[in-house]
Parts: sequence; C-alpha cells; structure tokens
Amino acid sequence: MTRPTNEALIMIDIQNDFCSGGALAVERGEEIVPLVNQLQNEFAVKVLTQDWHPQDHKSFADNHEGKQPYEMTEMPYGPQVLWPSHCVQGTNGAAFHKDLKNDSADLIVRKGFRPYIDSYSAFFENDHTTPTGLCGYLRERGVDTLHMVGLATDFCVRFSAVDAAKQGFNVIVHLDACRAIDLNGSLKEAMDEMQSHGVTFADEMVA
Ligand code: VGL
Ligand code: ZN
Repeated sequence: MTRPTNEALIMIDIQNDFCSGGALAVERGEEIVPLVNQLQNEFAVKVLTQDWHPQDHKSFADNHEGKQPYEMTEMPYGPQVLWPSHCVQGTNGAAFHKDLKNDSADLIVRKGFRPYIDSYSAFFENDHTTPTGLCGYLRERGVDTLHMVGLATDFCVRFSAVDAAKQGFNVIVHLDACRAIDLNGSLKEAMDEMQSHGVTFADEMVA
C-alpha cells in the first residue's frame, strides 16, 4: 500500500460483456486487466462497479420494437443510446473478467438494475438525480481523491469521473487502464467534458 487512505481506486465495469467476445465488446477491453491488478496493490480503498441489468432493461434495443443496437431513443430523462443486450444479471457476461483480482475490493456497486433507467455513472443514474450511494460511502470513509480505471472510457468512466468531480472529489483517470467504445465521436467529447470539469489524466505506460 503506497497510497494514503484518502485515495481510492474505482474499477469500472471490467466485465466479460465489455471484453473481446462479449455482447458489447470494447475493443481490447481485456488488455487493461494486468495494469488494473498492479494498481490495486497501491490502494487501501478499492471499489468495483458492475453493470447489472434485468433482461427487460429499456437500454436494450431488443426491448424496443423495430430498433437496432446503437440507434438512439428518447427516455423521460433525455436521449439514450440503445445497446445490444449486455450484462444481464447473473449471466457470465455480467461477471468480472476472470483475471481481474476482485477478492480484495471493499465494495461492489451494482448499477443499471432499474428497468426504466440506465446508469452509466457509478454515482448517479442517467436521470442525474437517483444516487447509487457510492458518494456517501466514500465520504464516510474519508476519501477525497479517486483514481478511475475501466470500461468504457467514453461512457461509464466518463460519467463517473464527471459526477465525482461535480461532487467535489479530485479525480484522476488512468487512461492506460481504460478502453473506449468511441461511438460517433464520443471519445473526444468525453475527454473534453472530463477536462472541463477538472478531471486529470495519468498514463503509466509513458515514462
Ligand atoms: C457501459 C454502455 C452501456 C459502460 C454500460 O460500462 O461503459 N456502456 N452500459
Ligand atoms: Zn449497461
């Protein structure tokens, strides 16, 4: 443990469905696993998030007549990408990547379990008001600095980082330990948005 206890490692959605061969595969998603495992050795406070949808989840194109994956729809809270069905509760696709060390995590936050609302962020669902409880957990433990890694850079990592910064946490996204979906320019948009909220970036591969 080389980090003080006010710093936490937040590992976002490192699940089979976001890795090669998965239902919503992020290109080279599984490549981050060794680096994430290495980073875990540095932190006393470690949190995993797990995308965890019921089969009838409204973010799935399959649950919208005539819609294809990656088309848009309108939800009561705004525009929403329709995804291939993924991370269905209890399936192998929703399980953590088999090489991800998860025995020493303090907390697993599940999100996206309400059928009518998606949840990219580890802090708030996509209505930006329904909390997951993670903010209170971290504050109660005296954490003020968050190091984020995981999948995907431009969706769940992005929304988690921006929400955390808005809540007053210092946020560092470790880009080498993230991979992106990059849908219609979403990676650039994500980088710009994170930066404009004061999120900083670390890149361990670059000496
Ligand atoms: C994610 C799309 C849908 C993610 C989750 O983890 O980035 N993206 N559900
Ligand atoms: Zn999802």
